[in-house]
Amino acid sequence: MATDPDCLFCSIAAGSMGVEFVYADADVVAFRDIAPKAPVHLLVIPRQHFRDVRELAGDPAAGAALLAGVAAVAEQERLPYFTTVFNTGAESGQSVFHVHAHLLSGSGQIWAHG
Ligand code: DGP
Repeated sequence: MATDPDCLFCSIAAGSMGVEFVYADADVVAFRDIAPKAPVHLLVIPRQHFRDVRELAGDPAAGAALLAGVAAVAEQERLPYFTTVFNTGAESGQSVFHVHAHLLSGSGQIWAHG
């Protein structure tokens, strides 16, 4: 499994940062965002290092595992609804270059288009 010794989220996934996991399985871990933007704001990340969703798309099994992890976290936390965000690229606001799903809930509709 590819990991990056210089990546913060690889270190978190490895358990070496002391961050409490809300959820963990063989492929993903989930933990609370340090700067929550909603009453529930979790980050779901693969244990393996992928820079962003573009890179993750090159490994469909890993992509499916990450989405399954999002669903598993939502079920475990009994979230009746949630919004999932993947910032991709610094201009979008991505600040950690290890792909992560923001899982937000608890304050109604968070994003709408149109
Ligand atoms: P993004 O901007 O999409 O790359 O989101 C990165 C998120 O990661 C941001 O909302 C803050 C969070 N974050 C950064 N460093 C840490 C950390 O050390 N611990 C935790 N729990 N969250 C972090």
